[in-house]
Amino acid sequence: MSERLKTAALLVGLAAGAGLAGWIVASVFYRGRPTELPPRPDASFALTVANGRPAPSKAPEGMVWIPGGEFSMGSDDPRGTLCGGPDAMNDARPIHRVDVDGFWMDATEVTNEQFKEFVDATGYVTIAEKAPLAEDYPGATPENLVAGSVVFTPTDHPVPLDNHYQWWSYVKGANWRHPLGPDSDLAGRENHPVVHVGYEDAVAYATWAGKRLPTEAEWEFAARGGLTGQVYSWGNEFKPNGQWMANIYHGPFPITDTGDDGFVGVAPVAQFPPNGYGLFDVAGNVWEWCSDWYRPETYAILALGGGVARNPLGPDTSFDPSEPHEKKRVHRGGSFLCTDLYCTRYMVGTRGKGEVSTGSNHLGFRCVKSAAPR
Ligand SMILES: [Ca+2]
Repeated sequence: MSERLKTAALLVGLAAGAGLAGWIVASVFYRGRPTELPPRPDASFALTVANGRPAPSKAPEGMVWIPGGEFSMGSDDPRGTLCGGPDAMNDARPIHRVDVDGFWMDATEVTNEQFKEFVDATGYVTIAEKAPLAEDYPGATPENLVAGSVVFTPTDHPVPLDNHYQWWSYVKGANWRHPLGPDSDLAGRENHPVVHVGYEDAVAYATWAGKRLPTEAEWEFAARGGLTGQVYSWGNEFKPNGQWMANIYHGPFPITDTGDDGFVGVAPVAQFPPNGYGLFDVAGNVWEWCSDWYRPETYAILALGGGVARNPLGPDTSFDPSEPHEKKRVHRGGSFLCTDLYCTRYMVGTRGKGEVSTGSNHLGFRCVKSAAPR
């Protein structure tokens, strides 16, 4: 990052931080009393101004109208806040102003049943169903070049939370038809979100369906549901009126998910209340692919440009300093594995990322469709 960019990012960060100090102190005081979070100051988020334009036509099946408009995108530093978790998540700052056009969005994550329709119609084979090519993995022995995917595997004892390889396993034969490995299948999981899909798999489905993947800005505008700068897609209270609002992880991570919200592991879609635009599960359940390449400084660059970013598409290239040789796209929304002990990315303004060919059993997607011009 250039010195000029560093200075700009620092100034924006300082301005946002000063106004939040009192709220953070109050939030710490309230820790452990999730329904009594104090009102949040609006120091860094300006009002969401949704377009007044009504839906241009009847909604395509399973989709809802997202009016688009201008909003503040990003997240405060969640450390020290209620259920804030351990991470600063600098890649979700500075909060910056964005404007997106209206569009249609799937009300739910794409389900196994929907994905099966696509595969039945096209014969499509996902990345996880194909054996890795020897030329892509020099040095790998033939017995390791076997089709499979990554599956969450609980540990049997507490482990330091600094190495995710402790709870992820490459399982031969795991793919969308066999989400937990070859001994599992889709019986009873028809209405679960499809998982073990790489980026090109998601794009292939979207193209077949006459849709596309959302940009990160579209995704966040939609997930905020018309609200301004709230912590969650439903508001600032984690559990309003005692009600669970998302499928996340409870209990000691990564040993035992106690399923307090009613679900251990992935849940069928639409089991929790929708957000203000009628979208289900934009927090928790499974992560969702967005079309943007991932870079941690994307927001800093947009903020440096000043003004309002119109329909941003993300950077032209990918870069993740923690894995600089991987090509990653943005993930959003968090999953059933998110917990305030480890990952709080079910918070609506936070970001995730993933290597484009890597699926897992907590990663899926939903599609959008541009409004027809009138
Ligand atoms: Ca759960």
